[in-house]
Amino acid sequence: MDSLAAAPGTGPATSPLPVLRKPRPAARFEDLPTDRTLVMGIVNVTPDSFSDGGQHATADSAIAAGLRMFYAGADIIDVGGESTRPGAEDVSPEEEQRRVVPVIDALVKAGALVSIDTIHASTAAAALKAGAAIINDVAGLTMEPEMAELAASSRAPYILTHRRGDARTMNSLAEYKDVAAEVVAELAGVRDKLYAAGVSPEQIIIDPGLGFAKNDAQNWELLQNLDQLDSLGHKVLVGASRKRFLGTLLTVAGKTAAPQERDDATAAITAISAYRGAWAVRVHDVGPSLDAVKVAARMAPRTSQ
Ligand code: PMM
Repeated sequence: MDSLAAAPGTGPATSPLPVLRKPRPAARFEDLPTDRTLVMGIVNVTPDSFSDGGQHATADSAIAAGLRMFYAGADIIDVGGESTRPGAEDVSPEEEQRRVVPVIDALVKAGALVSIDTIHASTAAAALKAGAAIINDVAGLTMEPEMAELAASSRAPYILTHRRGDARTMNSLAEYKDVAAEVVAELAGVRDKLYAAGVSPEQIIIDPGLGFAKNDAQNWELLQNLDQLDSLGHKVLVGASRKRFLGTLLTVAGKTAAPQERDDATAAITAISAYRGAWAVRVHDVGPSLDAVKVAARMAPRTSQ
């Protein structure tokens, strides 16, 4: 146990976390496994995320949560400092960076591969400086086009998430005739802007953006048509964890399941996404999803991606 690298600044000696004695070498994107779907664990350093309700509002608790996921086997830890739930208040990039940078720094020193979940290019840049390896642009370039230049200059893998509007407007923009075809077409349009900025195809990971300007039925339709996203020729990330459409599915006696009651259904979606060849899933509860990807890899072995 004593070699378990933890983070500096994780609190007083009474902290339940191990003390960092020796930083681990930085994890590298290139070293991620390619024979199975990857599991990305979520750490929201926010007071108001829908899914983990401000559980990790301080750096210490966020670092502890990230380390637990890392030690449990998560391949990537996704750190975010602004809630993306519909109706959420904006957070300034300065406040966002104050929240996420110490957490990223600690997780990277412990040897984790970290992605930064943000819509702000300045926060993505600060995160990369702190050792994050992946940019997770939840606004899919719609908020800050500078993200494209940052992705091009840093060469960091870039998650292009489909979204319409912002946290305030997205619910009213969920109008599609054919949701899968339109999401693919809109992602292709943004992808072309990334190419024009100098981002290479291998850097791009696409994400259907479940819940971002999609209603429950549209989320299911996207999941049923994941193969259409494959047609763009990039890695695909699926982020269904604890989202509202799962709560609706699991309604009992008129009561929607609470976010924490949606983890089993999330693991089921992981199994299906992995079986269909998704590159990664983004989840709050990493253990069941790690098992699910093992099951899928056994059922449908792959040699490389
Ligand atoms: N969902 C949320 C936040 N970030 N990033 C990606 N790439 N894909 C998603 O689906 C996604 C995301 C919202 O969920 P949370 O509040 O539980 O983090």
